Amino acid sequence: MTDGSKKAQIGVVGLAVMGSNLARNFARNGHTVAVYNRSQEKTEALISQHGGEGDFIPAASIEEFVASLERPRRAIIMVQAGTATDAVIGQLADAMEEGDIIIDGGNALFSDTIRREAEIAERGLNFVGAGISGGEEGALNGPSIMPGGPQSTWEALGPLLESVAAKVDGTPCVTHIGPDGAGHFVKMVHNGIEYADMQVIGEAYQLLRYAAGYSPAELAQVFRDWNQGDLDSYLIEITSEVLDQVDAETGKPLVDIIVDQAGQKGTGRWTVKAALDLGIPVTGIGEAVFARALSGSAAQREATGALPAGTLQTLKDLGVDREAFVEDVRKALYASKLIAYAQGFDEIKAGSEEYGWNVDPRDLATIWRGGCIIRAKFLNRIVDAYDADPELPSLLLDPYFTGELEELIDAWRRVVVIATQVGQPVPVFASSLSYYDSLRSERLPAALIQGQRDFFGAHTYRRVDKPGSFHTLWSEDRSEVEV
Ligand code: NBP
Repeated sequence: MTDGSKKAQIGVVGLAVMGSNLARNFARNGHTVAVYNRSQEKTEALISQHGGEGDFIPAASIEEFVASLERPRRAIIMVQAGTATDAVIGQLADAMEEGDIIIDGGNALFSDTIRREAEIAERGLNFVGAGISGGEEGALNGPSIMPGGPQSTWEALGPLLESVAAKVDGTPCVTHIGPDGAGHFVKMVHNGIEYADMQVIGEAYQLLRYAAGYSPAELAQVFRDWNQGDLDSYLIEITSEVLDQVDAETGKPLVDIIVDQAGQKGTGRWTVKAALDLGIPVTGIGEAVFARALSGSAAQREATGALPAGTLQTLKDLGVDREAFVEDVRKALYASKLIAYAQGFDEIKAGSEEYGWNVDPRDLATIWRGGCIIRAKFLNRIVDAYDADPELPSLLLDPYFTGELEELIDAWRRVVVIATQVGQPVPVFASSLSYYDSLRSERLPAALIQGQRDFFGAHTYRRVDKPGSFHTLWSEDRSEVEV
């Protein structure tokens, strides 16, 4: 607490779990933090429980909050995304003065951020849409932060954000991503990659549990072993923790007690929608979003559970060694994860080109190494890949990753084949392999599709042997005309 004359370097509006933890993080790092929440109980709770952790200036109104900030004022909004964010932006903008900075740290849709920045800029204020990853633990102890907005705001914000961000090898997990919606766009794709990453872990679990017959406790150890190698990551680490957990009430593995319907808040869906608009296949992320949707279709699953399975095999029928299968599944997971990241970076590149953001993919790999949910050793390899070739057309073409794919591909194919033979769903493993084979194919059935399009809609086609557009007179003598 302060004596009233002191001004705050930063302010946080919205003191639910994310906002209060972020405010504490700033305070613990030596900054004076102004705090305000619509309902005052949250402000009071923060001060009574954590006021001793640093200098806080609690405010009872937006006006009081704004008045307590040093200039240029910097206020981070951590309220529910959508209309709540618009309401708070409006209140702040009314109370602020030229040159002040409003930062939206919530999970806003990037197109909303583009709109808000334009509106706020008209009022002489700065608006920064900043993606913040790492959940409540990250907000408190060091998140990965992805700020967009005008480059000029980085000077006023950079040191503050660097002080609270996660650090990897001394490098803070924050950098200016690009103008207007760039920060929220990359945070959105980060979340999409997170969906795919979680789903491929889920598919590995499904196969090893229900086809290979390992128990959750045994699988906790398998994932712990995997966490020592290429797959070393936060998500693999917490998977072991979840699989080890025993339900106190029933004595059964907790994973067997949890209802198998995955929730979603929308950022995965946004990633896929944006990718569709940009024309970028993000099949891994898409299948992961659909898999969550399917899991939640309880009534349909109830009705379809008895659909014919055909002749199912067991690993024993197939002569598959269980231990060898574990290693094959690890490789299928790794390969599918690689595809999901490659696709996510493709989407970021396309978004950056479409909106003129000039996002550096190397920066992203760097700041995702710590603090965020997809943090993984693997991201160091992505940094190296973009270091070696900043214009890399696909991550898969980096010599290290191409070499890895060569090591993984046979096992990946075996796993997809076995999964279909034993009747276990592996939507991301399988679709990622098809995507990969599509990239490799010399000829795709798109030629036939062009023929069909020309047949029913005179949409024309191009020929492999000469330039121009052509149409076959399908309903006449089937001769070809150049159009
Ligand atoms: P919530 O998303 O649950 O939002 C609750 C906060 O919004 C409260 O402070 C509430 O004030 C405030 N609020 C609402 Br609701 N409507 C308001 C309005 N019209 N005017 C002013 N304040 C209003 O909080 P959260 O889970 O801490 O998340 C904050 C942001 O961070 C969200 O955008 C979220 O998407 C994002 N995020 C969350 C996570 C996570 O792990 N939870 C991770 C990354 C990003 P009240 O107390 O008066 O109701």
